[in-house]
Amino acid sequence: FTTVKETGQQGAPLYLRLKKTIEDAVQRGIIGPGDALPSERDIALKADISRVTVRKAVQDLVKGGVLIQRHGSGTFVAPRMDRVEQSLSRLTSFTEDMARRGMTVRSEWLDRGVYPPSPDEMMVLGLSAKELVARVSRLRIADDTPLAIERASLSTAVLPDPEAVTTSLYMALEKTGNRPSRAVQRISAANLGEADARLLDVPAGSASLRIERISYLATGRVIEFTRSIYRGDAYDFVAELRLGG
Ligand code: 16G
Repeated sequence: FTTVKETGQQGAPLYLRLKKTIEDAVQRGIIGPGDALPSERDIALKADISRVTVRKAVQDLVKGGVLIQRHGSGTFVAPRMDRVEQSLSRLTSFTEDMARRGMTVRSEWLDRGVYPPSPDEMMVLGLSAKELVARVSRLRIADDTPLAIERASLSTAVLPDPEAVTTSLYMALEKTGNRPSRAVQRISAANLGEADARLLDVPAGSASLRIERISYLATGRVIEFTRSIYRGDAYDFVAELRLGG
């Protein structure tokens, strides 16, 4: 911090110079995720600037997600979590999405079997009470980080044997000519309960995105009804919008 005043950004406001110094230290790994930042007072003394200036730089970095503040215990470098940016305009599978990013995908099975359908499943998939539904529920993990819990339901006419899904559901559907070509997706916010939080390896009550996907074949036939829970700290869903009336 002693060099903040001497950095090559002459003319830039002091708080911006301090901000840059801290950002550089994080980027270069001089201070790493979880490390505590010295107190405002210490930084102000070392850098020979006012505490107000230090506070402004720190607040900016907290807003930007570089630092986190825990009441009573201080300021820390935020844990590194590269967020996944997911397009909302393409119908892709989890396996494809992660492979494109060079990430290694793995799933833990939560359920894979054939059941009498629930009222929701009957309505969405157009099943009668006499028919059966195939359920494929997984914890989806990329590069060893659990990202989502996915519970897919399909008619057994489409997926008679859920055990046939070994890695990718969409690949299994593609083999039988049933890969969906269109989907409607609904996203809503929810806080995680104990059990789901444990699976996703985050504290109970953390933010999550609940996603419901109903996908269709080109013929209009419903193929998939999937309810997923995505970690709120890991995903950005991005859509391109065009001027419309
Ligand atoms: C995506 C879909 C999910 C689909 C899965 C297939 C969302 C919210 N969900 O994760 O509905 O079942 O991909 O992935 O995008 P897979 O082919 O890798 O099993």
